[in-house]
Amino acid sequence: MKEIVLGIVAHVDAGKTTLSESLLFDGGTIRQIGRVDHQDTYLDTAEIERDRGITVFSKQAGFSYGDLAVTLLDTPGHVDFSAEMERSLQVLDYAILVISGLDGVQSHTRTLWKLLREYEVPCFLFINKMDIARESREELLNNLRENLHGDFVDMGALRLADGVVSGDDDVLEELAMANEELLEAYSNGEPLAATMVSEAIVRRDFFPCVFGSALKNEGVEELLQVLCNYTMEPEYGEEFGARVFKIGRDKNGNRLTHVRLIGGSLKNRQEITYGEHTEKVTEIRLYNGERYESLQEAHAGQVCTLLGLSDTKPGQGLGACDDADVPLMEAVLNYQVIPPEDYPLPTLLANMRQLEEEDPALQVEWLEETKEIHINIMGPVQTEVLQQEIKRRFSVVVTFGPGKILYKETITGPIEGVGHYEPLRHFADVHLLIEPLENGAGIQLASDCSQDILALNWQRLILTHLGERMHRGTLIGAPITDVKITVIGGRAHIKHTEGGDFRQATYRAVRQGLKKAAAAGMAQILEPFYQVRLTIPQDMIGRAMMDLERMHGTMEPPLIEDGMGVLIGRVPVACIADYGKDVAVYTGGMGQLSLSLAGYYPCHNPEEVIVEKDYDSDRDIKNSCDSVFPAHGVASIVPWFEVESYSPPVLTEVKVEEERLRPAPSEKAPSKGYNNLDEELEAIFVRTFGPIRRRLPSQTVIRPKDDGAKAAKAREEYFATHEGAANRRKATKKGYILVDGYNVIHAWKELAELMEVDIHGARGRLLDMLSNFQGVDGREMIVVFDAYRVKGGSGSTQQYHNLYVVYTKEAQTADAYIERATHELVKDASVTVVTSDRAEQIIVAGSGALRISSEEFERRVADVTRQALEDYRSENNTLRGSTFRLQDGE
Ligand SMILES: Nc1nc2c(ncn2[C@@H]2O[C@H](COP(=O)(O)OP(=O)(O)OP(=O)(O)O)[C@@H](O)[C@H]2O)c(=O)[nH]1
Ligand SMILES: [Mg+2]
Repeated sequence: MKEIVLGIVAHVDAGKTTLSESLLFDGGTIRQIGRVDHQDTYLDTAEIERDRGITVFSKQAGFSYGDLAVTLLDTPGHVDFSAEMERSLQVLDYAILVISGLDGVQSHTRTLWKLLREYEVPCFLFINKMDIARESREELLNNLRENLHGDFVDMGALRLADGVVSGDDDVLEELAMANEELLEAYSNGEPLAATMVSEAIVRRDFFPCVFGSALKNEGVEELLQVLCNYTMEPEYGEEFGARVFKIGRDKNGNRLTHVRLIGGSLKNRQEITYGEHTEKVTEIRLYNGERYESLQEAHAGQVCTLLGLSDTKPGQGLGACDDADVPLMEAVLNYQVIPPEDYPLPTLLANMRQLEEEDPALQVEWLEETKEIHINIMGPVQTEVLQQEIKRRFSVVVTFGPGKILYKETITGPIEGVGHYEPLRHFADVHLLIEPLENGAGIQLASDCSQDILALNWQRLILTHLGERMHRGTLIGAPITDVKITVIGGRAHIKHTEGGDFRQATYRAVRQGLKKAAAAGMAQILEPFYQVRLTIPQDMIGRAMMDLERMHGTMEPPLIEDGMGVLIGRVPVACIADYGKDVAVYTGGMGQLSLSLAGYYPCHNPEEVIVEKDYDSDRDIKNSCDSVFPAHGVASIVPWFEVESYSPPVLTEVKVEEERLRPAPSEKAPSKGYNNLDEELEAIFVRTFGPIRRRLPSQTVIRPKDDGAKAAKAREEYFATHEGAANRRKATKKGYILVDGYNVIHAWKELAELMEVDIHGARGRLLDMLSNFQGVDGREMIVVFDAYRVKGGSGSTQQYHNLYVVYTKEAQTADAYIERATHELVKDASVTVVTSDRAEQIIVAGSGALRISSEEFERRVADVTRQALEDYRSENNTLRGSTFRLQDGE
């Protein structure tokens, strides 16, 4: 017996399930042919499938014919279930691509054709519904050749006898054109051997076609005969290997891992090691429709279902089998899943995670801030099916929020990205060239760097880090795509480089490059498009074209076929929402809209999207564009637009002029520290201290020359205008500012970023900034840091220049300390508490203290510091002293 795994793929309603039914009947697996419309097929068994008359889940059945044993996988054809279909492709020896003889090549057929090519699956074509087709075989074949570009051969015109192919001369000649071997034999008048033909099929040199009607069981025997004649059993290795292609659950909730063995064999109760698990297979099932038999042993080539594995994933390789590449079909919409009012969110999240195991494309996401659960999906029909499925499995009726488009980003010109990571005793430096690729190309990685500059192992590590995760663009924080990233330079340190350092430097280099590209106007938002095929009565072409244009579509010139107009084009998913219904209405049911995902292309309304997303790459500290360099013994953040003055670019030809990169002065981010100094001030600074290392911790403290009457007056004015009446009344009283140290650090972007890499550095930087501020402000300042998790910590109060710094003792939080201190101090002083912690704000307000959020405080610190500098300039004073001293009695 020759064993093969055969998948059936096609656009929706082409007749895949009906063809499966006929094949199973002819192969003796079933005694009666069921019908999709009668809800009694062997494979469309799920309730949802019977209700809707469409296939939603891929399913398996077995049959044999002659000496051929076939494992058949029926797949869904609806665009919204493309991910499920694609998972099957990775385990097929052959596919049957079903074409509806009535509708010809549809949009989705082209997508499938592309996928089959990518997965290198050899294909047979079954041109179905010939009982109701309007076109002849010849016309249909030409339609295939025009639309799918391949060698298609009508097998009905050929015969096989004694291992040799004979038949219609024209068709034989077509067959001979498939490859050189066949052509040579044919030209020499030699017979065309079946083995040569089989090999040509496996190599996808040509595609055998069979015509028929699945519903009437016509042409199905012929198809089976062709499969018998021209398929080959693959060769398998000795060692056990299996590819996981699907995860599911049976009616009793058992977790099912569907695999195909690609080598060796697997016994029941055998242990399998994968990822970090070693688990025993508790049962091996061979499914046939809804039924299954339990096997004691599975052998290479078989598609079977394993129980007992708890953490397998589609695409995973077990034993001697590599993991598959990431799937090509991606979700394009994001929806919030909303449970009924009193339904617990954690339960819903757990349920959704279970569904995600089965369909990783869902990418279930928990948004902590808004307490929302979001999922990615392919299209609106999928939400309806999910809703039903969630109800069936978890007995809860969920609803969905409005669908949001999933965007991507790319760049339009080459750019160099530089990332450096060097906190104390760490070191990594990375230079990347990021170049645009054509739409749909995805991300390509390469290395073009001499080993003299950077050792091969480090280069490989950078490539690993580039490939290990999704990188975000800087326009809206969407995943980047269609770029080639090449390692062009870098440095490691003999002693200090550790594995994780290159990860940091690599991520930062990508982001720095993208940020630069955005600043130079070379970043672009992409959105998903549907490939559209619209068939309408000829006299409605004008209207249809206007519709597509209004929807920002692009199309080819219209075609006329049998009095019907055909428009083929591409339209943003965002724009075409319910157009199918419109078409049905304005054509009186004559029109047909066929959609298929075409991929990502430039967005039709980027400005709107940017406003709506309101993404600020400077605040996205998990994806920092900045680098880390040392200064004065601590790690310091150097902003992206200055990284290159520390680690000069490798390529000069892709350099963007510097002015274009500097953030415009009017840009949204409020001034921070010394970053937004104007040029004159900067010049003064440079004369006094030498070049400024921006945002680096500076021991420099600016303080009015004379903190006498004038400063006191200025202070009074400042707080009179800034802190409202309550404070004005107390302005003459002694004043205290209590600062929740870590809360402020987390709220200030610069510090939060620093905190990620160097907690001491972040604290030191904060204290320096506050010290400057206090010098102008004059109120006593107490900065409180939690140390309550420090075991045995007894707490301490230290003085840092003009500040009091409190480290709380074990089991005492900063909140608790501030609360108590406020309570004490407020009796005879004005107290201002700086925190963004809501609960804390309410408590201190209750005790009569003022409160400022950490964000607001950041603005004040920046304002005051800048004001102080300007005062200096106006008085034409040189700055003196590089260390601040407490004014009196230090
Ligand atoms: N006239 C005619 N109708 C057919 C033929 N094959 C299938 N159909 C009908 O076409 C419709 C769709 O058939 P299915 O077998 O469910 O199509 P499918 O490709 O499995 O559809 P999905 O799984 O939803 O993608 C049903 O109403 C079938 O009865 C055929 O050869 N001739
Ligand atoms: Mg089906």
